[in-house]
Amino acid sequence: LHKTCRDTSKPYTKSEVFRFAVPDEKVPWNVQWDEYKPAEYNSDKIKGKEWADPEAVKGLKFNQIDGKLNRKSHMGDYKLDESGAPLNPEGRTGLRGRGILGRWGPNHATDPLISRLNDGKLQYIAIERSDTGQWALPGGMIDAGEEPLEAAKREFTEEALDSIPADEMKELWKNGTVLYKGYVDDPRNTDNSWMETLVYNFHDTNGVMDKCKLKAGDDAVNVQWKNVDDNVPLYASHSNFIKLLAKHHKYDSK
Ligand code: RP5
Ligand code: MG
Ligand code: MG
Repeated sequence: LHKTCRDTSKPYTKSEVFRFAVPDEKVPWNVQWDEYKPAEYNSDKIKGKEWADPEAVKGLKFNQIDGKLNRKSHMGDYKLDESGAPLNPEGRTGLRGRGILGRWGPNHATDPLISRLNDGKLQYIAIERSDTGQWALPGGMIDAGEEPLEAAKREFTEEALDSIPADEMKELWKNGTVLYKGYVDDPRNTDNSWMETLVYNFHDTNGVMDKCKLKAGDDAVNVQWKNVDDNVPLYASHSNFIKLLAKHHKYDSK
């Protein structure tokens, strides 16, 4: 059950709009709930942006590749409501519209998860997000027509290397493993727009990252190696990806 995108303790991201409270049992769309009357919110910040959809859903090809854009979900086919807007595959969020997300339906991101063993401790690289102040994976949106793996390298370079590509990482980039693909319980999700990601693990066994200078850039304000054992609270559902990382490396985290 998604949780982060049902938070009613504070307004929706960069707005003064509050979500309609959705109790756990009312999350699934197939549970009838006539009293459900969430606000509709479409941020002015996305209006007219080239990376954003038009305001109307008419003509958008959902559940398909739409020109250069991937409107398919990792979660399988999603439904549309009476107005033709996509319905969040994880259920109600307490907010209608697109919120601050650019796309109706799935908004595809990618998350590079760089890891290593340091003194027997499993570690990964995290950034601090400027929007929420939370630690997170240095991920970002996949541009229209961009290969997800290329997007993962680009986002890491922008957010954790301040846009200075590291030659040392060339070999590491060749050995990415898909750890997860699917829905992200992101605070920006709405009933009609949501985040999905592809998490790639790049495990550094040769100490190449020792030669790379980490420096926060773009929308990151800090970058650090974190110990899996420290259970650092992470943005959205990123902690789940750390659990998958530990499992993948057969690491017994405390
Ligand atoms: C999360 O938002 C994804 O897992 C990814 O880390 C991030 C992408 O959005 P931006 O960092 O571009 O805001 O849902
Ligand atoms: Mg970014
Ligand atoms: Mg980002």
